[in-house]
Amino acid sequence: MGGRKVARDEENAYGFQEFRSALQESRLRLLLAGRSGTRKSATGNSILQRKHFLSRLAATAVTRSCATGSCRWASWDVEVLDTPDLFSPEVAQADPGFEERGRCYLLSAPGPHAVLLVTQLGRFTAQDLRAWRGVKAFFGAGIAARAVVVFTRREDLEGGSLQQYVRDTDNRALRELVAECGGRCCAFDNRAADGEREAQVGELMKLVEELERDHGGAPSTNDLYHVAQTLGGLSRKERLHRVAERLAAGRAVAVAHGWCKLGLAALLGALFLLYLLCR
Ligand SMILES: Nc1nc2c(ncn2[C@@H]2O[C@H](COP(=O)(O)OP(=O)(O)OP(=O)(O)O)[C@@H](O)[C@H]2O)c(=O)[nH]1
Ligand SMILES: [Mg+2]
Repeated sequence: MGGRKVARDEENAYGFQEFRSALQESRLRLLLAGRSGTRKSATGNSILQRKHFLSRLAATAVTRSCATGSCRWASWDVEVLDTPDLFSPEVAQADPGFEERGRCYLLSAPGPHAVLLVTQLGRFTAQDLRAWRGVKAFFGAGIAARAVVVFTRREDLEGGSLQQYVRDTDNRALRELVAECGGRCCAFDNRAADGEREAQVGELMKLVEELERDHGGAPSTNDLYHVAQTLGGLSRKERLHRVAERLAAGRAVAVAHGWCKLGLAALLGALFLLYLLCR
């Protein structure tokens, strides 16, 4: 009994409790995002260093639902969340009840430490850009401060420098994206030999560790993540229902806001026309 008390006092005096909670926080949540077919799942498998997510060449989307996998990297517990193309505007039709996007929230709560925006080298298209805008609409514009642009098909660089590729590309939208993400980018050849792939994961993890340090270890969170955290006592189904409901309500407000802006613009236009006619 006495021994146990001394041990507890020691714990407090030396801050062991804080140390323990810091250890509990040695977790990094990485969320893979991007349009369909950019090789998100293969990139997730490279990070996990095993074939965990279904990844194959297909004319239609392969990943249909969010899924997580975990591994150790240095002293970190790394959690990877693979997603279907959840963020493009077209998704609204495929996920009308917001269930899949709700699952994404619940699986990444209390928020990701980094969002990996996956795009194929040499193929940054309008669709990639729409997916990126969707990510910002979903998590908030501040997510750019947590984003890393991950290029797949690194082998197409043929040994050249990624930084130089980004600097020299005539794709202005891509240059702007990388700049918006603080210049954080790296490249993966998911078909490379084990050692080479590990080195690529190392490059990514260095960027993620820097992000984690820059944000004092805190994940990127928002109001909905806070709500998700208060639902701990509910069943999984009920939690999903509540989060999906919130997402739907947020969307309705955004649509109403859009219509208001459109209505105001039309009214101003009509008034201006009237002014011109009456002059
Ligand atoms: N050459 C090459 N092929 C790759 C690379 N990464 C993945 N692939 C191949 O690309 C194909 C599609 O990869 P996925 O990981 O399923 O792509 P995804 O983005 O998850 O696709 P969806 O789930 O449909 O959105 C697979 O056949 C992979 O083997 C890479 O770096 N280089
Ligand atoms: Mg996939």
